[in-house]
Amino acid sequence: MTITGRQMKKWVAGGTLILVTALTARAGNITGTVRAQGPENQPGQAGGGGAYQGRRYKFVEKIDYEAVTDFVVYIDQLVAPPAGPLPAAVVQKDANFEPHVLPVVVGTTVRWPNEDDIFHNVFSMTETQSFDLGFYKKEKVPEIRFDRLGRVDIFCAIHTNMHCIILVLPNPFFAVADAKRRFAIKNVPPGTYRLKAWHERMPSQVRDITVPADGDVKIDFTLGFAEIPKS
Ligand SMILES: [Cu+2]
Repeated sequence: MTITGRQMKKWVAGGTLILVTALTARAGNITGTVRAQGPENQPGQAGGGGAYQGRRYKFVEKIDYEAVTDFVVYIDQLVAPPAGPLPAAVVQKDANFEPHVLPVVVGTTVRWPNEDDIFHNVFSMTETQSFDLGFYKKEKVPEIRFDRLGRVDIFCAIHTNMHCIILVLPNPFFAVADAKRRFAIKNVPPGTYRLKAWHERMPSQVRDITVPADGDVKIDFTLGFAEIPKS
């Protein structure tokens, strides 16, 4: 193969362009932790006491706020995405939805494969998006596109514990905290943003943060109940 001068020029120009883009596309990371704190002055907190010892309430489960998971931390405003929506899926396995919480950028299509040998169903009554995929096993993998921002609660009409949440977000700069409550949102364009920490059954928290052109900004959240107005 002979390489013409013209081709060579084109390649060099292309290479230069990539190099320049790599140098100018600066980005930082947002890292930190997010944890939950139970309500203050919870009635019956000290030792549980009284009625909890009785037969009727012995098996009532209390929330262990130290063990709470499925926190999502995200930039709560429009930010130009670096790429289009990525493919996403919620799997039905052992009569559960996996994952329980799935954040996606608006416009994402989510697949719903059933990996069990029993029938499942997928439906939602959420105002922004309601649907019913009927009953199915492995014969098909339905898809749903999420085009409206917000939280979509999804259930299976057959099984008690099958509930999951699709959190439809305005940009791809989000992260689910890991088992140690740590999160990392990577390659964020430098700037000042509204960063939100979210949990399905606790009040969200918003902070302003400034992402540097290079390096990390660190932030720790503790979600609690202090902000809930007392009626
Ligand atoms: Cu089911």
